[in-house]
Amino acid sequence: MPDQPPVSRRKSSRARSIYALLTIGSIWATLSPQPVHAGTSLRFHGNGVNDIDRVKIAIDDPANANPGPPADVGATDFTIELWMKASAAENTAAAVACGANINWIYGNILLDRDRYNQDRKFGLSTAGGVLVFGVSGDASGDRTLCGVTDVLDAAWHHVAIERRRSDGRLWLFVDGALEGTVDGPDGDISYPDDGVPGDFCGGPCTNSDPYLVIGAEKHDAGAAFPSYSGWVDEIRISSVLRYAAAFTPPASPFSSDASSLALYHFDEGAGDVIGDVSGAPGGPSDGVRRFGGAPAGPEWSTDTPFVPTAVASAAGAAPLELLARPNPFRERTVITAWIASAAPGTTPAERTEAPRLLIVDPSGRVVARVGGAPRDGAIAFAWDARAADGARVAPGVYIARLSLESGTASRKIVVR
Ligand SMILES: [Ca+2]
Ligand SMILES: [Ca+2]
Ligand SMILES: [Ca+2]
Ligand SMILES: [Ca+2]
Repeated sequence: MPDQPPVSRRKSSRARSIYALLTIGSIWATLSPQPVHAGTSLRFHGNGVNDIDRVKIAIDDPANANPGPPADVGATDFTIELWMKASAAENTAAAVACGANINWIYGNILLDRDRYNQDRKFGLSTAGGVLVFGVSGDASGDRTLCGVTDVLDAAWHHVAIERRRSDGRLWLFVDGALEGTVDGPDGDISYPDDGVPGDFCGGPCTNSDPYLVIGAEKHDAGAAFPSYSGWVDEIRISSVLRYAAAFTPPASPFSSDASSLALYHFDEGAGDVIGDVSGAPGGPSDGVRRFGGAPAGPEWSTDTPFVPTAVASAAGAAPLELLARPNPFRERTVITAWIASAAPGTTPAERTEAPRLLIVDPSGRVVARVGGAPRDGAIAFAWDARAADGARVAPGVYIARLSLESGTASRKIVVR
C-alpha cells in the first residue's frame, strides 16, 4: 500500500480547513452503524363496538389481591409516550372546552384508562384536531388539558403525556414541544387493586376493566364517545417525568431503561399478542390485539415513523439515509442522516466542509442551508421552515439534500 500521510498532516497545509476538519472529525466519530429499523405498527379503524378494533392491556388480576403489573401507572409519576398518525377525515370529534371536566371522553379516544362513572382514571383523545389529556383524581376532581398543534395531518407525531404524583400536575408534548401544562387533581390514580368494574355497561363493565385500552373507547358506549382511527407505533410507559422542557423527539425506536415500566414496539407483524419488551420487574404487561369490525382493525401495517427513504450513494460508498420527521410539518422538522452500513470505526478519508443540508424549492433554488449536530449516532438537522433571511417560506413541497463523501441523499418534505 502506498504511504498515506495522516489526514491531519495532509490537511495541515490548508490552515483554514483545520478547524472545519476537527469539527467534522468529531461529528463523524459519532457516526456508527444504525440499524434500519422499519418494523410494523398498528392501524386502527375507529370501530367503537363489540370490544374489537383495540389493544387491551390488563392492569390488575381480579383473582388475587396483588397490585397490577407495571403498566398500571398512577401511583407514582409517569410518562406515556407514543407515535401516532391520523387524519381529520377519520377523526371528526369536535373541539372540547378543557378545564375542570372530563371532556376528553368526547374526543376520538386513543388511550383509555377510564373507569365508568368512577374516579382514578385518565385518557387521551383528539378533538377538533388537537390532543386532549384528561385525569380524574382520587376523589379530588377532574382536569383536561388541551393541545394546540393540529395532529390530524396524516403525518407521524411523537406524543408524550406526563403526570406528577405529588401534586397532580399534567404535561402534554407534541413533537418535543410543550403544548400545555396544568395543575391537575391529586392522589393515586392507578387502577384500584381488585377494583370492581362499574355496573353501567348493560351489566358490569367487564370488557372495560381492568384494562388500559389503546385505539378505542373502551366501553363501546356509543357514537357520542368515538374511537380513534389511525396508526399507533411505539408506546413506552415510564415511572419518571422524562421531559421537563422542549426536546428533540427520538430518531429511532424507544429503548428500555431502569425507568421503563412497559415498552411496546408493535413489531410482531402478525397475531394477537402485543409484547411488552421492557423487562420491567413485575412484568411483562403484555397486551392483546382484539381484531375485527368493518374495516377490520387494528391491522398490522408497515407504515412506521422509522422508514428511511431516498437513498442514493456514490459508487462503492456506503448508503446515506435521510429521515424527516414530522413530515409534513408546519413549524419545525428534524432531518436525520446516517450511514446505514458503515463498519464500526469507519472514518471518512477527508472532509473539507461542514455538513450542510440544503433546502431546495421546486424551481431548484436553494432557500436555506441548515447546520447539523451529532445526535444518537447520526447527524440531526432542525429546520424551522424559514429561508436564509429569516422569513417563513411558502407552504409547499421542498427537497432536503445532503451531499457527503459517503453519498448524496434527498428527501421530499412538505411545509404546510
Ligand atoms: Ca413498530
Ligand atoms: Ca389484583
Ligand atoms: Ca393538584
Ligand atoms: Ca392497582
